[in-house]
This record gives sequence, C-alpha cells and structure tokens, in this order.
Amino acid sequence: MSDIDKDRSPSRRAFLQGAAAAGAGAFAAGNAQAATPDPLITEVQPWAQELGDGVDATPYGLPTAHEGDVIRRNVEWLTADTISSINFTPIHALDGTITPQGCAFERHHSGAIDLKKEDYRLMINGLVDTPLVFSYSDLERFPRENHVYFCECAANTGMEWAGAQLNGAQFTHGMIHNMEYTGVPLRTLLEEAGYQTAGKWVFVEGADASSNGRSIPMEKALDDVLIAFKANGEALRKEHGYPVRLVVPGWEGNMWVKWIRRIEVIENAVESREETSKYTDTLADGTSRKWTWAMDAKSVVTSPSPQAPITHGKGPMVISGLAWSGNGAITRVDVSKDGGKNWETARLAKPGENKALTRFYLDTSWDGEEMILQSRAMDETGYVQPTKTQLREVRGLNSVYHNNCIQTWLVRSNGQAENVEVS
Ligand SMILES: Nc1nc2c(c(=O)[nH]1)N[C@H]1C(S)=C(S)[C@@H](COP(=O)(O)O)O[C@H]1N2
Ligand SMILES: [Mo]
Repeated sequence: MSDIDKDRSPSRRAFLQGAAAAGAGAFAAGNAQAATPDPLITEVQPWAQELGDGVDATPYGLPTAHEGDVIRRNVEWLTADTISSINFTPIHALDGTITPQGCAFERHHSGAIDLKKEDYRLMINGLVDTPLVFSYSDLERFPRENHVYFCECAANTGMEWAGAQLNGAQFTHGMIHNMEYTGVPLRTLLEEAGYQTAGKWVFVEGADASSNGRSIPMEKALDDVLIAFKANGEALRKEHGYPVRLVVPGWEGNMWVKWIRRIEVIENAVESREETSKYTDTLADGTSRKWTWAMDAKSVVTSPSPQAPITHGKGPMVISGLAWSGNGAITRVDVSKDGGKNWETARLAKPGENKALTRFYLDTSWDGEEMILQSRAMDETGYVQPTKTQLREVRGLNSVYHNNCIQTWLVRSNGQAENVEVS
C-alpha cells in the first residue's frame, strides 16, 4: 500500500487535528490549546437578533446573493456578438450532477426566441401515412417519460486543441449541462403519424430564425429521442427551447433542436445546408470525417481547478469532478496527481447512468506539494478516455469539435491551479 493509499481515508481524529492545526475556529471550543475564542460561536449574531424574510418574499426563489458568482460566463472574443454565441456552465462551482437551468450553458445561432405555448405547433410530415400537427396540449396527452441526460456542445474543449488556452473548467469544459427531462418519445409521435419504411432519416427544425435544421438517422429517432417539455421538473427556460425541445441522448448538442416545430421523415439526409456540414471533424492526415454524432467518454476535475483553488491547508482534501459518455454509462474514473504516471480509482457518487453526468470523488490528503491533476473516464463499452497526445495523433492540431482528451491542471503549493499540458 502506498502512502497515498493510506492517506485516502483519514480518520475522524486525524481530520479534527488537521482542522485545529490549520486554525479553524469552529473547533476552538473543544480544543484546550485554542487561544482566541471564536465570536461566531461565543456571541449572539445579528441574524439571531432580528426576524428573517417572510414567505413569499421571492415568489419564485433566486440563489442567495452570497453565491452571486455562480453564473454562466461568455468569452467575448470567441464570437462577434452575443446573438449567435455561447456561454459556459459554472461547473467548477457546482456539485452533484443536475445542472440548474438558471446556470446551464446556452448556445443560440439566432438568439433565444419568445414563444408562447398557445402559439406552439409541431408538424410531422414527409414519408408518413398521415401528416399531423400537434399543439402543446396535444403533446401532454401522450404517455410521457422522465430521463436524465447530458447535453454537450460538439465544440466543448474545442479551443484546447493547439495548446492549453482557457484558464478554468467553466471555459474548457462548461459547454455541457445535465437535466432531468420530461417528454414524449419521438417514436410515439412517428408511430402516430405512421412513418413509412422508405423513411431512413428525420429532418428536424426549430421555430427560430436559424431553424437549426439537422438530419437524424431513423434508428436513433426510434430509439431514445424525446420531445421534451419539462427540465428538472419545471418548464424549459426560454433559452433552452421553451416550450418544447428535442433531446437526443448522448449525441452532440447541435442536434438537440430547441423550439422544435417540424419533423420531416425523409429518405436521404439533408446535406446541402451550411449547418449540417459545419460540424465535420478534421483528421491529422488533412481529410475530414463528416458525421460524428455520439460524444465519446470524457471527464474533468472540477475542484480543485483554476477557478476553484485549494483554500485549506495540508491534510484531508476532496478532489471532485464529472465524467460522462454518449455511448452509455461511466463505469470507472481514475485520478492522477502526477501527470498520469500513477492513478488512483475515484469513488463514483452513484453508479454511472446511461448518457448522464456521473460525479466522482477522490477522498484524499494533500501534503501541500504541487500536483499535476488529471482524470480519466471509462465507460461500459470498455472505451478509455484518451490523452491529448493520443487524440492529436488521430485528429491533428486544427480540429475544433469532439475534443474529449484528458485535461491537466497544475496545482501549485499555494493552492492556485492553472490549465497546462503534459507531454
Ligand atoms: N432551434 C435551435 N436549436 C438549437 C440551437 C439553435 O441555435 N437553434 N443550437 C444548438 C446547439 S449548437 C447546441 S450546443 C444546443 C445547446 O442547447 P442549450 O442552449 O439548451 O444549452 O442547442 C442546439 N439547438
Ligand atoms: Mo453546439
């Protein structure tokens, strides 16, 4: 057993000693050696001397002002304006796996539109026996399902191909969110319309100006695609496609059409559109790969990370992060503190779920030394997340999309972290 292994489950006593030694006031009362009494323990505080807010102070609750920096952020130089743009989920500051809609990344090609339920229509046409138009309340009459899925933009981590660039997990890995969707399987609606066997694809489009038209193979459309109208129990937010969006589990975000208004059953994929060909992947030999739909297994340490430095001293420490795979469930995540030379298996907070985020923890101890932190995900297909070098051998340096390489954070002895590369 290495020293690292021994340190993995610090005893409660060791934990308390560590905390007292680091000067944590909360333990002062029980510690004979503590010199100064902690007023937060010994004095009656202002919030205990007056009354708090009554109910209904905020009929729809907001996060406390003390968490005001847990927000989506945009990188201004990435796009010309905020209309056709993207922002990033503050994954460095969240825990668990569900992304609150209020801080889930947004990606719009022509802005987030305002569409009322009453004005909402969904048409199914093309190679079907009966073309149909559904209103919002029509959709509510079909048997519905609940599923948790991640949605990752194909461009997530796309700025990191040529070198470590953006300094924070929010910016390198924050084009992702994970919500519990309520909706009707697309299969149910296709069956209702009577899709014909000649139909090999569905062409899906949104009600916004960009329409974001995409072709999806019929096999996927009949498998797990959802017509979703709720996320995390409540209505979709405007920016995520209110009142109805497409959920395409495990596949790149651009296929998850928001404000979905039409589904056409077709024989051949629509390829003429600029949008459909935009997401090709450049390969190292200069050729391109046209379709890459599933998001391969990936992970990132969210804490510590550049925006979430270590603020405590030596001793017990929780390293935490997220892992996911568009091809199924995460089965294992390993963490390295020395740039990939040695690996320790992290604890999954829950068994990995199909095409959903998995939270991992390494309950460990920090000796105050520099760390070169990495995480490596494995999924149920046996796939192992590649290193940056391995991925570049196949994809070169000029790719943008589908970068699922192992991320490296250099954590300095002062607790500050930065985005780096190891060879
Ligand atoms: N109608 C429509 N759907 C859309 C888009 C869009 O611009 N218009 N953007 C797509 C892209 S590229 C992504 S990554 C996801 C992002 O979903 P979100 O904004 O809910 O995070 O929506 C997709 N669906
Ligand atoms: Mo995207």
